[in-house]
Amino acid sequence: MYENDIRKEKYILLIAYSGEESEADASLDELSDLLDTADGIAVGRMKQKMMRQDPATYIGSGKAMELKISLVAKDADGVICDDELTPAQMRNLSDLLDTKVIDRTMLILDIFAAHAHTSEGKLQVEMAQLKYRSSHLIGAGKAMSRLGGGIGTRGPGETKLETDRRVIGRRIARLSSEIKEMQRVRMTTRKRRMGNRTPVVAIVGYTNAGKSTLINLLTDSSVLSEDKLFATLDPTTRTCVMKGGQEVLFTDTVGFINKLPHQLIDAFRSTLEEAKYADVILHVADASDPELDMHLQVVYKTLRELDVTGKPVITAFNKCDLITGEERLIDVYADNWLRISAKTGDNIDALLETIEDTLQKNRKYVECLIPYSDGKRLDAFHKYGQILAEEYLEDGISIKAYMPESAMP
Ligand SMILES: Nc1nc2c(ncn2[C@@H]2O[C@H](COP(=O)(O)OP(=O)(O)OP(=O)(O)O)[C@@H](O)[C@H]2O)c(=O)[nH]1
Ligand SMILES: [Mg+2]
Repeated sequence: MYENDIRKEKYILLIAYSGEESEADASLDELSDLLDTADGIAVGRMKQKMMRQDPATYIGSGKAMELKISLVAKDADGVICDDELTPAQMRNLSDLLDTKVIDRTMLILDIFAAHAHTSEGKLQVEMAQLKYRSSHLIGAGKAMSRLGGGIGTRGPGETKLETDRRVIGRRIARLSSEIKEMQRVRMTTRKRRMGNRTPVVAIVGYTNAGKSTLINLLTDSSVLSEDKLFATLDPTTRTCVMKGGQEVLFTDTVGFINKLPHQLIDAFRSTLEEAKYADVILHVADASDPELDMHLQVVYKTLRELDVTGKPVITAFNKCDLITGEERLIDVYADNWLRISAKTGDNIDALLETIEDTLQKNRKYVECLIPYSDGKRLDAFHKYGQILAEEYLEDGISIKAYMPESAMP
């Protein structure tokens, strides 16, 4: 992804935590994966247990001095903190250590910038990055200039992010009007699709759970799937014909992550609206991940933040080829759940049946008499419904059918 960088940047990972040490370790493991995705390397870790983060230096000044020695010993380029820092924490820590200080938000934004491919995705990410920058330039300006180049400073298409506050302000204004226009166009496409009334299943889940692998399997397509975090940023929609002959649209969406920067939630709120308008939410979870429970919590929390509520949810516990089969896999928030493997195809038929059943449940049984003059209404039944009986009588056509509620003529 970053072919121009010959030498990988080296970082020490840092966390101030108050809960269990194992949770802190898991969070650092994830931070290390994020860094790997951004093409950097973790050369060390430092954990500090404290009731609350130090408002001045995040980990406390004593620990920071210890860290300074480590930085030299490991020949590191900087540190990455597991939480989003305040401008003051960023400035103080960077002054104390005299090095580049990055936080989790900047790292995630950097990855998003490298992975955004569509023009809207690129604009959204640049906007999120600039908003973060402008909120940190006052108070942490010197720390921001110490960043130099590389991780934390790369915008979409490897452009270097702007550092001048006034220029940033103007650019944000331009980006918002461009984004608004794109959203208007997308709204029209969605309306057309909704008018079309093909049921939509939105695939959501934690990053790297296997969402893209699953959509590829179900719809015989080739969405990029990689053992990297945030391989998918831009939503992709593909058609799948179900056993009963019904066409269903599947949409692959951006993955969620713990401590997802709020700037990104805002940025992707509109892209994730695909989920908001879906008929069914297909939640893919990596059943082999030791942090499965945390991932489930994060997914539901994020869905709530995105106002995706009140939809039927099916949870697919994926990667079952990697587990023994004796685990208790339950998702109390879902209407249905089952084990699958998107890699081996295990239980995929059962998953499709569950999806069909769930869509079916959202249908209504209708009996009616349509006058011969109302050809439009009859067409709607043929197009969207499942006709059980159709009888041509003297004063019209008698129909018995299942119809999706949204398509009721
Ligand atoms: N063993 C195993 N690996 C799987 C399975 N499903 C997906 N994977 C692997 O998991 C990794 C992530 O898969 P993706 O489909 O890219 O995951 P994603 O949820 O789309 O991830 P992002 O787009 O990055 O959020 C890839 O290396 C896949 O090959 C599975 O059922 N079993
Ligand atoms: Mg993906």
